[in-house]
Amino acid sequence: DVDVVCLGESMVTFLPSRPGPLADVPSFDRSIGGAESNVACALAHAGYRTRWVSRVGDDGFGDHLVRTIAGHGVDTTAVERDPVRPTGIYFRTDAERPTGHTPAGGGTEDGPGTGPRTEPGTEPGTDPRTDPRTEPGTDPRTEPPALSEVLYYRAGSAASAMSPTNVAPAALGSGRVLHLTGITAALSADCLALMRALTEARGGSRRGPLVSFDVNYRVSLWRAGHGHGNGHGHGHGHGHGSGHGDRPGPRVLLELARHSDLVFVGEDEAAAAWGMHGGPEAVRAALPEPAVLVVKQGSAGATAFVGDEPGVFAPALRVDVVSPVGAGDAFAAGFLAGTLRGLPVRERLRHGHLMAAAALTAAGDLAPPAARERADALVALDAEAWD
Ligand code: KDG
Repeated sequence: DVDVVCLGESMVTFLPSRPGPLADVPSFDRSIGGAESNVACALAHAGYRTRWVSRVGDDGFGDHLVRTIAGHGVDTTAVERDPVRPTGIYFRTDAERPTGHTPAGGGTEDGPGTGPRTEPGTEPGTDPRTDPRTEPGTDPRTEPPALSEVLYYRAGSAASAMSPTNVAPAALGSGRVLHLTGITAALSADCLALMRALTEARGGSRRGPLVSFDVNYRVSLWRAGHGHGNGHGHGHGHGHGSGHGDRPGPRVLLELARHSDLVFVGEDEAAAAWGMHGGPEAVRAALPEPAVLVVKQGSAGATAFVGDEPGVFAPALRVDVVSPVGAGDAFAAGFLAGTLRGLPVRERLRHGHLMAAAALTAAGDLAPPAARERADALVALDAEAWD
């Protein structure tokens, strides 16, 4: 009954009311965040019927999340309220330049609220939530290391208790696409079990929704282990990138990707989480199972592989980046929109880049995308306009 169902945790987000490190910021503005609900909202803005499936606490933050996401036109009727566990929240600062550093593009140190800085286009896959100091998500070719702080308060949250038994299968199975991300797998053993059930159920019959999976490797969540490692062994404690003890590591993201129909992964994420170096072709060679694999290459663009065909590359748009947060979600939404319409793969990529450009040039996670006809006209521009 809907086009796309998105499953995942959303959180109330607190952004500094003025620039500075978390240690010094005295007050915060409330916003919302959540990779999967971002995708649902972007698609709803573009005219698609979407549903967000999740759990929130029986508290004011839960009310705010559900109201705000519903206000974007997303069906929230399947969102459950947990009578005991709270709604997850997090605090973050926007990426700032280390003092004294002059970024490419000539800006000086910028913080949130000081206006856009000009730099080469930023990644569809970039997200400061991956902790840019040490982690994937920042393109070393164009970006000096940005400093962004992220503090999650989501261990034991209502959404971290999602499990194969408390998420209604009817709500999940009724769309043409089920969109998932690797964030959910990091939240708890129950969430990982749910992710496995949803991706593994897909095989065989080919009935049911197309399973879309954005790897969204959040290093700090995997490092913290969150609800993992408290007696729920998953047998993934060995090998590259594995977790500690009986905790699963990002290698499980590869297993989930292998069982999905459409996979989004940053080239940097594939390297950091799975040790896959050597560019999009190397990632495809190591991950041949998904019918469609999209490898995001930062500000350069993205390459999509369909079946056995050679990869199709489409360059990203060069924009003045205000905030990279949410750009990866917008990219996925654009690509999914093109997929729902059966567009050729290059056009799907371009719709992804267009939506990402809208998100990159807005301060929050979400930005209204171009209306469909306008987007189509932009996507139809010749190759030169896109290169
Ligand atoms: O992609 C943007 C999201 O990362 C953000 O809104 C919060 O879902 C989030 C997370 O877990 O980092």
